[in-house]
Amino acid sequence: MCTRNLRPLLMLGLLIVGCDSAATEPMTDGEPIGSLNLIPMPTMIFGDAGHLILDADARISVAAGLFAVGEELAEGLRPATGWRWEVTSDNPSPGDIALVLDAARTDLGDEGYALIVDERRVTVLAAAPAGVFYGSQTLRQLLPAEIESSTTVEGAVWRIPMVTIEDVPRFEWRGVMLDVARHFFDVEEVMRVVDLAARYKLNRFHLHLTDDSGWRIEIDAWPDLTAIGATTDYSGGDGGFFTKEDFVDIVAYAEARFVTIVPEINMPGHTNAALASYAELNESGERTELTPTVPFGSSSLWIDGPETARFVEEVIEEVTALVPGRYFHIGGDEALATEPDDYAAFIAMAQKVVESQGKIMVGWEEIGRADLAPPFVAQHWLRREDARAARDKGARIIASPASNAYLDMKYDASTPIGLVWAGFTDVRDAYEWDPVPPGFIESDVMGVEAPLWTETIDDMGDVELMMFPRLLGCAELGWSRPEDLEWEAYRARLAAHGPRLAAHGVNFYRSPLVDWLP
Ligand code: TNX
Repeated sequence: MCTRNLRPLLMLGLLIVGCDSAATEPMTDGEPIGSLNLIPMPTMIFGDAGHLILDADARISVAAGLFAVGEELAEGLRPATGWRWEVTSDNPSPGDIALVLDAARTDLGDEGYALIVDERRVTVLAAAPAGVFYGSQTLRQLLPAEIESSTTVEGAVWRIPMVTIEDVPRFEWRGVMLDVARHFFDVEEVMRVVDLAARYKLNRFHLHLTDDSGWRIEIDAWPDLTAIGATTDYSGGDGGFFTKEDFVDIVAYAEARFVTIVPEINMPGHTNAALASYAELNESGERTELTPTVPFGSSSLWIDGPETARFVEEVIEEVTALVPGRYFHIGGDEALATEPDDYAAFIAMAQKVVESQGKIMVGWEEIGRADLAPPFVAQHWLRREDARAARDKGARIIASPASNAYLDMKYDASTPIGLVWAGFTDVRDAYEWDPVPPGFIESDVMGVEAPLWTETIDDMGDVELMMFPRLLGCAELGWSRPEDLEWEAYRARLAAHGPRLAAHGVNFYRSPLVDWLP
């Protein structure tokens, strides 16, 4: 049972909601509140009995600056309820949902919120719009699972338990990565992943845009990167790429869900698609052959080549110009064909370019071998020594340990796709790990991220099978307090998300470790 007795928390927020226009009273019931089954688990929940029952007149009353958040919530509630869900700047009437900003609630930070459901109304209150958005996601999970249906559910009772929740995330970086280089996924597919991730309060979407098998983002100054480098994929398919307009659409869609797009251009290794596109990037002076795969670790930009620095600058300038977020990912992993000194010099040069564009460089943990000064961010995936070296140079760490966080590992021997080099990763392994690795302290860690590499993944059915439900575990690790991370309790909550994911049409893996609700 996840309710706690936290009566004293009630709520300045209610005072500023404004007076009710005298309308009919909302309906309530006095039934005991069962387990709320929220993922991620909120910081504090207080509630005892009774539900507020919504009706077809319910509106979403929004404070200034919250219209878009209100409309997003309304769009999520309209299909299943079949109701109008007017978004209004009027004061809330009984039975409405009120979205409220209170800048004085600095205790909630930029992303925290309070959610109060009483016999009058639902109130979501935060200091900033992101918090209201996260409170709205919690609210969706408090409604019956059928709320996720894309068609009207006849005869449903849309009731919400009368609870008070206060909730603040543990980490600022709660990410998911999709490798669109090995297999390309189009704008709509990427948006679906963003949407699903945002429901679980993830706030970073890392796009692995380039690798040996393909270059997936248009660069005006170097058009052959896509004219040539985007024309195949890891399976020898046709490939594909995002135009700049596509990318801007993705960024806008993500921003509306408080998700920051983190673009990765992987250098100096994992670059065969670029080396096949431009002769001058190769030490040999000749283009390589564009092939679906190359031998592991075999590609490297020509570090001292006369055009290489210009290439790096122009690519980083064009890509960073597409993202409002503060981060640019340089890759930097497995550069086995690059001399160690060249590697270190290259990454240090890249950091200067990234900084000249006003961004902070992120890289896989190997960048800890270069001579870098903060601010920079190292993504830990395999070798703690590299991540520690980065930390010792002032990096903050994103935890993506392959044996727990990699969504491309098979769940078990029966998983039809996926890799096994980091071991099987069942739903429990994907949940039961410490975001603060041995030798690190909490403040070293910026957050967590679950990467989906796509060597064995080629359509959205595969993506969803590997992401869900494991991504929910990572989402909880990124958000919830360490003392609330407990497998048996999580397993029970996760069981209730099966019907939600199913109603939303997600092809999730029905792990035998979970007693899925029908
Ligand atoms: C390692 S993780 C890689 C990727 C592969 C992945 C497959 C990392 C930084 N590099 O290039 O796709 O393993 O699991």
